[in-house]
Amino acid sequence: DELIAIIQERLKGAVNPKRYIHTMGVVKASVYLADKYGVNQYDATIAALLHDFAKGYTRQQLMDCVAKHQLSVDSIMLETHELLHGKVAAIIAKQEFGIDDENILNAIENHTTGREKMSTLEKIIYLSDFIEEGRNYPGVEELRKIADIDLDKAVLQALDNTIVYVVSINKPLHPNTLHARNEMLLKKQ
Ligand code: DGI
Ligand code: FE
Ligand code: FE
Ligand code: FE
Repeated sequence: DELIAIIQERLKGAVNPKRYIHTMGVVKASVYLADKYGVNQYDATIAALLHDFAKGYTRQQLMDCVAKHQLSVDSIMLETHELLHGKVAAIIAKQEFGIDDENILNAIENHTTGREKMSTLEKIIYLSDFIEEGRNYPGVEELRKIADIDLDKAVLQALDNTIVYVVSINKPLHPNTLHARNEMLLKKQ
């Protein structure tokens, strides 16, 4: 598809080679999960390709984008610039590539923290970021196995891992991560 080729080409110029390889890993994982869980593979590809488009932006570039597009950001996002690249990538998806599917834009925007009431596509992008073939950390194999069987269970595990990690490095936890976890946990019972 033409749009996919255009985005892929632009992505090469926007991120470093490592991030590009990671992104292609997320595309592969998300297409696989989309097929498994009945989501449009094209939507998964577009969201995956664009999720980290703004990852190489400096804090200043991210803040300029926030100001220019009057994005709503809370104090934790302002303080933790890691939490801004999804929001900015969603704006780029819309403005530069004409993506207007809210589900795709939400998947891009919320890929770092997750949130309550995630769609299946949002869960797939969130999870693919953790389990793509280039990821290598203790527990990743187990998480890949769970992802194959139970999407919600895998997302909950990924949320748990993130919370433990963020607490361990003494950073503020974004409430969306917490709310997503609580919702998944309560639904399970
Ligand atoms: O962009 P990636 O590296 O592929 O992955 P990502 O967008 O999922 O995560 C980027 C970083 O954000 C990762 O090191 C974990 C961190 N993070 C996720 N949730 C929170 C968080 N950091 C803080 N401070 N608070 C959070 O709630
Ligand atoms: Fe990211
Ligand atoms: Fe992630
Ligand atoms: Fe990523």
